[in-house]
Amino acid sequence: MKRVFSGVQPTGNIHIGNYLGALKQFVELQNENDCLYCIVDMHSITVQQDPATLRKNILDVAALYLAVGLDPKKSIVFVQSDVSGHAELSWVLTCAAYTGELSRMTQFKQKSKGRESAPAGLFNYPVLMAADILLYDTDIVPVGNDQKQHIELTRDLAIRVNNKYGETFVVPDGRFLKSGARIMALDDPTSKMSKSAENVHSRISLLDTPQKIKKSIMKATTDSDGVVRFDLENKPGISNLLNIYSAFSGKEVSEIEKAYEGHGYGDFKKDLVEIAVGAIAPIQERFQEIRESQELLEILKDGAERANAISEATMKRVKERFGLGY
Ligand code: ATP
Ligand code: LTN
Repeated sequence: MKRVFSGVQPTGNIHIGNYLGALKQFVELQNENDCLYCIVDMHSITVQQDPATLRKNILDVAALYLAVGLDPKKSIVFVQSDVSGHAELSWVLTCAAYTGELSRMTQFKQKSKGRESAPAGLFNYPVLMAADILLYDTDIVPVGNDQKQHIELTRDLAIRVNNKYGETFVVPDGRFLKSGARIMALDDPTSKMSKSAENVHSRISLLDTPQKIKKSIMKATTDSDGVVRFDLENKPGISNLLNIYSAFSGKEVSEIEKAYEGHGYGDFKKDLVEIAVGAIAPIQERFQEIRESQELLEILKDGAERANAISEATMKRVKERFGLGY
């Protein structure tokens, strides 16, 4: 059994890109691995959050994790700030990291662009992420391609500490998503669907109403040629919708193209609305049930206890290696 760890920020609006690109894989991995799935609330405060909204989002994401099929009997589902080891190990790793390598992180460069001074939390974001992963002797980290550089840094830090202080950490591998799993924004198929984009019609969130889903799909950017055909370069809008159609229906793209020969985008979009709404409805039903239940809090408490037990063993080892305490 391999140890798997991944995290999602509780910044709201979990969308079908997150679902098809990440959560669905999390569910598949839990059958053959020993998985931990974390709601990384401490990462989300690298950008200022409204406290009440953050609290709500943490429980929303936790309930969505369970609604899409994460099983607390198979996986440990927990909230990062419930386990103090993340912050502790993050400090130790901060002392092993160099400012040079952290300033080369593209996510930091993007998020701090144009500012004279950026929050130090944004700078240290990848170190906290390395701590999340190394704390649990993780073998595999399923994430999007955008996280590749952070995984490389995590590996570098693990190897550096192991060389300087003796075998301390397992060196993890990233499991990167296939490019087909990249869902693009509905209003601009050249940029990825994102939680933080201003236009709500750029994404389909898992908690959207059927009316909202319909509106977003019907408004989605296409082209003027009117043929339902996959061509990423010349027809990125329709290609993105074909990917979404295929992911939700389980049909091959070529099969879908054939079915819409001679039909316009209107028919295709109408059917896609039905398929997307149909796929999301059962998730929403389970979400409502779980979100309002006492059980959700119990699952998170139990997850935190199990995560803490692993974390404490790692921190004991780390403190010994570094000579911390007495
Ligand atoms: P933000 O807009 O705040 O950057 P995000 O939508 O990119 O957020 P994250 O919380 O950074 O979401 O990502 C959670 C997981 O979902 C990651 O593994 C990420 O790679 C994956 N993911 C995010 N957006 C997409 C997308 N459009 N298509 C496929 N996978 C995605
Ligand atoms: N940075 C990641 C979220 C994240 C994560 C992690 C993913 C924080 N800690 C540990 C995997 C493992 C993101 O933005 N997708």
